[in-house]
Amino acid sequence: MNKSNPKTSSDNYDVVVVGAGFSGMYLVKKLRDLGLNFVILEQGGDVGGTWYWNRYPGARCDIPTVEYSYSFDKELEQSWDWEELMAAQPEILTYANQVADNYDLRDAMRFNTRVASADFDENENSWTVVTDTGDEYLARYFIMATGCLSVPNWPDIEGREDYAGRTIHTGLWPHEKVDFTGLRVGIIGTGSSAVQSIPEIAATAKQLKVFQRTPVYTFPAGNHPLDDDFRADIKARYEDIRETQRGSLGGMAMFGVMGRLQEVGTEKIADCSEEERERRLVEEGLPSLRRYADVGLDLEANELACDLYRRHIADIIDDPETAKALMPRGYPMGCKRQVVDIGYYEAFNRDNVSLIDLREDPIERINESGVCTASGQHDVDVLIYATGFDAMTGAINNVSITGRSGTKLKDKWENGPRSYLGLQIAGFPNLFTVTGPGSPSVLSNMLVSIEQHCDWITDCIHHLNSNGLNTIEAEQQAEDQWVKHVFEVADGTMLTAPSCSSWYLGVNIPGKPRVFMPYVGGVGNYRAKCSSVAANGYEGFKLG
Ligand code: FAD
Ligand code: N01
Repeated sequence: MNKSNPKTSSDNYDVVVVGAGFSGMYLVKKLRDLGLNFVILEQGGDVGGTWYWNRYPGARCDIPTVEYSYSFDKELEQSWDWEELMAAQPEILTYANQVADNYDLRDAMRFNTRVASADFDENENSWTVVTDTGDEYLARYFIMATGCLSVPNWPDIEGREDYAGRTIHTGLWPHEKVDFTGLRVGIIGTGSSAVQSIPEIAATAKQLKVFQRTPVYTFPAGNHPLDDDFRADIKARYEDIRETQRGSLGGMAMFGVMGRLQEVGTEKIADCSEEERERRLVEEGLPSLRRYADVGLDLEANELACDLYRRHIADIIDDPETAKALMPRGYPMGCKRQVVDIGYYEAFNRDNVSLIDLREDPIERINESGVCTASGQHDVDVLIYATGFDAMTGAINNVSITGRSGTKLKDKWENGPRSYLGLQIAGFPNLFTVTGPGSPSVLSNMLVSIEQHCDWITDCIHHLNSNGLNTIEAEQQAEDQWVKHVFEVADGTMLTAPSCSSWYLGVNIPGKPRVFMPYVGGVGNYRAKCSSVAANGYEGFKLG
């Protein structure tokens, strides 16, 4: 195997990559196969990215992990036995470590190294990448594999710094086990991270106070341990499963294991009688609401489903006031990233769990002993921020990136991210983004999208090297057309409904422009577009 050894600072590389999550890890394999000289810079202490940072109790995959795994390693596909349908974080991190060990990936990586800036030199056609300790890395190509959900969002709540107890963000969870036994715990937020961690924390904490601003639509995960027969069946069909993923809408083969949760049928909720809707809800539970063809497309149909959803909550929550506070209203089901849970609502029936509805009782400030809301003081020993991420653009904008003519990427993206195919940005030659805004990324099984981007980028670099070329840059017109297309496809879906406030739209971060960032046109269509662009001599790119 042709290994690349990271050299000392100021060395010249063919490629500098930022990030050692699943994207950066796969890039090591691909760049090595091309025999290139490269280095991966990672601010964390090891591989795994998302799964290295998000160690909160209950953290797990929300899709079948047999599908959320690399397809490039056929041996590992056959030898790895996933324990559960939706593996928990420790198992996914173990998997990442196994891949890193198998391929000696760490040889190419520098950990505890945060990239602060990157400047394109138009004379040399190269990038100078500088870390926060001032080390410089020069490279022809610069790849941001920095993740879509890697910059934790700390809300700007008055007095946050005054709190004297233990503060933890779900996206920066400590490596050692946090024992909540006998403690009073507060958690701010009710998105995916909170929904996963609340039942687990509630099981051991003396008291858990949930500070909720927006109630969530969440569906039973349907997780279960896997048996040998299931695994054998998947292993026998892996080739087909991967092929189906690549041509699908969301990068999932949807081979029935999550059946009712995943599949959208042909029947419309608007055409069903009230009795029929109720009967299905009783028989099939909440997932029945997602199966109607019109719920994702029509706001009135969506509201019918939301209404049934709320009635279902009233049935499972013992305390009517808590049930009312947990009922989502005012925004459509499906406008945010789908949340799945294991015993979320049931946790609110425990005596040690209480809900603070911030719409009725807003946070006034955080102080030394806890959270002060309009109705009074909530003293806690640990305060958890499950407040999400500066998604999709956060990690890219955190690096001061300067392209042609001194243009700062942050300035170019002032009104929202613009890129061609989510892969390249006009004015920033030889810079690639893995799962960048404008690509399916967070709307897909991300391992499928990660592999597709890493394959495309490394094929592109190989093409340039083989043809004596040393620059590639998105054309402005191609970028403009792609951005327009990204908006057009999302328009009219629940994802961009005026009442929707999601991190897909950037609105969870104060001051961030409301712009829909991922590409909703489907993994299969998107892959076909990228492949045809490459096959047509990198249509829409200037090669030099
Ligand atoms: P990341 O894993 O985010 O890795 C990026 C790395 O870049 C990080 O380690 C970060 O430290 C590093 N980095 C960033 N900026 C810098 C810098 N300036 N200098 C140095 N290093 C830097 N997706 C799914 O498809 N299915 C799921 O079930 C799923 N579950 C998820 C659960 C959680 C809790 C979260 C947060 C995300 C989940 N995702 C899921 C999305 C997940 O982020 C992707 O699936 C995938 O792991 C992303 O891999 P990545 O390598 O592209 O990015
Ligand atoms: O973050 P979120 P997350 N005061 O942004 C609240 C992936 N993921 O970490 O909605 C009070 O969804 C905020 O309230 P509101 C997945 O893609 C996957 O949970 O803005 N509350 C919201 O309730 C997911 O979508 C899994 O009103 C404040 C919460 O914090 C993405 O990561 C698991 C607040 C943030 O929810 C992000 O999920 C975990 C404030 N000032 C994550 N600021 C899987 O299951 C924010 N909030 C695979």
